[in-house]
Amino acid sequence: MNVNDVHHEGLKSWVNQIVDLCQPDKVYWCDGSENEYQDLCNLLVRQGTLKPLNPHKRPNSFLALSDPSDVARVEDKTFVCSQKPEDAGPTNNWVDPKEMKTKLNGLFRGCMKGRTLYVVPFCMGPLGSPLSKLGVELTESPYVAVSMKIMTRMGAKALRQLGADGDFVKCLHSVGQPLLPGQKDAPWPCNKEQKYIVHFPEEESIWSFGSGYGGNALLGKKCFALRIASTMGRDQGWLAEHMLILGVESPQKEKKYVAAAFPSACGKTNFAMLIPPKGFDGWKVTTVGDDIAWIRLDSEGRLRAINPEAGFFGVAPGTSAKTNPNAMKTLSRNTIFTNVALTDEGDVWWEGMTETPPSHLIDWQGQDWTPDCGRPAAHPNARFTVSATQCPSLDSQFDNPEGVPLSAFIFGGRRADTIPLVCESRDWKSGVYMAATTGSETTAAATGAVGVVRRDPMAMLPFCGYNMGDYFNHWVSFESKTSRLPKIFCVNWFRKGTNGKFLWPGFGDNMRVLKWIFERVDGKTSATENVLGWSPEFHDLDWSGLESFSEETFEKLMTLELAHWEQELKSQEEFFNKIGSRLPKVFSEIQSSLKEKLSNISESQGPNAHV
Ligand code: TSX
Ligand code: MN
Repeated sequence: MNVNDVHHEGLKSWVNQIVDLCQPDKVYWCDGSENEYQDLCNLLVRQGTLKPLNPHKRPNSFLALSDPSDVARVEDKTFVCSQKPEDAGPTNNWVDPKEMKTKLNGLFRGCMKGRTLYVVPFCMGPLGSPLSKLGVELTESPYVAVSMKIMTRMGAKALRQLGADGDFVKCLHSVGQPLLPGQKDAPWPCNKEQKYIVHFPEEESIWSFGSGYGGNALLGKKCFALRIASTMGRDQGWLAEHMLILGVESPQKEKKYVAAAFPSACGKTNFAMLIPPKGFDGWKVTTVGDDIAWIRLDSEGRLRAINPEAGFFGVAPGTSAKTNPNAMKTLSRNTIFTNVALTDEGDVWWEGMTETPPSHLIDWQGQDWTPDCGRPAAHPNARFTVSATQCPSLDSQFDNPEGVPLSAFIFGGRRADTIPLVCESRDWKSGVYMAATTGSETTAAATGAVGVVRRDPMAMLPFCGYNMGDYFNHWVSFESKTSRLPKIFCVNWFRKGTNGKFLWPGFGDNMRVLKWIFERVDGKTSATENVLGWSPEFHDLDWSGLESFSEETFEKLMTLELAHWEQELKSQEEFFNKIGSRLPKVFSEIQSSLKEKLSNISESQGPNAHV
C-alpha cells in the first residue's frame, strides 16, 4: 500500500515521529491482502524465521522456533503507567509515565536500524461494529505482521474504517535488535537483556520492546484487547474480559450464548470448541471466541458480546483428536506453529498430540529428539496461530457487528477439592464475589509449590489495566444498570477423589453441566440451595450415554465440606487484604454472611457437616 492512500494526518505524523526515533531503513504499509501475506511468509522463510511444512501434510503452514530466552509473556517486565499509581493498583507494576517515556525513548532510539518498519492497521472486532476498536501497530518484525493478519482484521479495511480522523490505539513494538551494515540477522531476533511491555492507559498507547513472542508482541491481544480495553470499559461503561464465548443450541433449535473465564491451563479453547457426548443428539456447541470478550449493554438492557479477535493463538501441547477434534481440524492448513517439534515427514508434533510419540523429531530448540532423551519435544508454551474461520464449530454470528446476547457467565478454576462441579450464584453480587475469588491450584508446570491456590479473579489478574478493586466495583455496578443480566455460575472440572484421580470425565461430558446451565437460565430445571448458591442434584443432570456414572461419585464432586470452606474463607480474606483498599463494600457483607452460615452449621451439625 502507498502512503499516498493514507488520509489520516494524525496517523501519518505519528509514523513519521516513530521513524525519526527508531530509524528504520524503510517503511512498509500493510494492506492485509493474501498476496502480501504470502510475500511476507516467503521473506520470513528466506530469513530463516519460518520453515515451510510439508504441503501434503500441512498445506500453506509454517514452523517458527523462537530464541530460547523468548518463549512467554514477561509479567515482571509488564507495566501499567497511569498518572497515579493507585489507578494501576497493587497488582500491576507501575512507573511514573514521564520517567518511563524517558527510559523507552532511550531504548527505542535507533532500534530498527537496518530493518523495515511495518505499519499494521487493524480492527479489533467485526468491521463496522459499534463495539469494535481500531489500532495501528508499528513493528520491524514481519513475523508480527503475518501473525496480526491472522489474529485481527488487518490492513486496508481497518484503515478505511479509521477514515481521516478516527481514534486508534498506538501500538509501538520492537524486537530491540538493530542490524548493523553487513551483520547477519538471527532467525528469531529479540533483545536478550531488556524487555519492556508498557501500557499508557490515559493516552491509549502501548510500547513493547525486546520480545517477538505472543502477547508481548502481538499487541492487539493482551495489551490492547485486555489491558487498554479494560480501562476504556471502566471509563465508558463496558467490559473487556478474558473470556471465551460459545453458543449452545438445543434440539428444539433454541440458542443461547455464554461467556466463560478460566485461568491458564484449564482448557479454555477445548471448552470453546466442545463436542457434545453421545446421548446428546441435536445439541450443538458453536465457537464465537476462545480468549477475549468485549461486552456491553444493548438498547434492550441485555449484555452483548463480540470476540475482538479474528484467530486463535492457542497452546499446542495437550491438543489432540481426543481432547479437541475441532481444534485439530482448524490446524490442518494455513497455520503458523511456534516452538512445536518437527517430524521427519515435515509435519508438526507436540506432547499429547498422539499417544505414542514419533521415534525421531527435531525439537523446539532445533536439536535431535528421541522419546527417551528426557526433554520435551515442544516447548510447554508452544503455540498455533490460525484464522478462526477455519474452525468447524465457528458460530454463524462470529462476524455479526451487533455481537451475541449473553445468557450466562461461567467462572472456573482448577481445584482438587472445595469447589463443586457446578454452582449457580444466589444473585449478581454474590456471583461477582465468586468470580473474584476464583483461582487454580498450581500444577507442576507452573513455578512454586504444587497444590497451593493461586487466586486469579475473573482470570484477569495479569490482564486488568487498572486497579482490581475498581474493576470489582465496575462489575458490581452492572446490577443497577439493567434487570436483564446473565446468571453467574462457577464450575470445577478438576475435583479429585481421595485416590488422587479426577472425579469428572471433563471434555465433551462438560456438556451435561452446560445443559443444566442452559436450562437454569429459564428456570426449566431444578436446583438445591447450599451455602454458596444453587447446585443440581444427581437427577438434575442428563446422564444419557454415561449411565455408568454413579450417584456416589457425583456426591463427591458436589459436597461442600465445612472444614474446607472454613479454610477457603480465610484464604479468600487473605487474598483480598493483599489486593487493596478499593474493594466493593458488598464483598465484606457477603463474606460475613458466608461466615455466619458456616458457624451456624458448625454449631448445630458438628465439624464434619456438609454445607
Ligand atoms: O480442557 C480440559 N477440559 C475442558 C474441556 C472441554 N482439560 C485439559 C486441561 C488442560 C489444558 C481437562 N482435563 C478437563 C476438561 O474438562 N478435565 C481434565 C482432567 C481429566 C483428564 C483426563 C481424564 C479425565 C479428566 N480422563 C482420561 O484421561 C481418560
Ligand atoms: Mn488467554
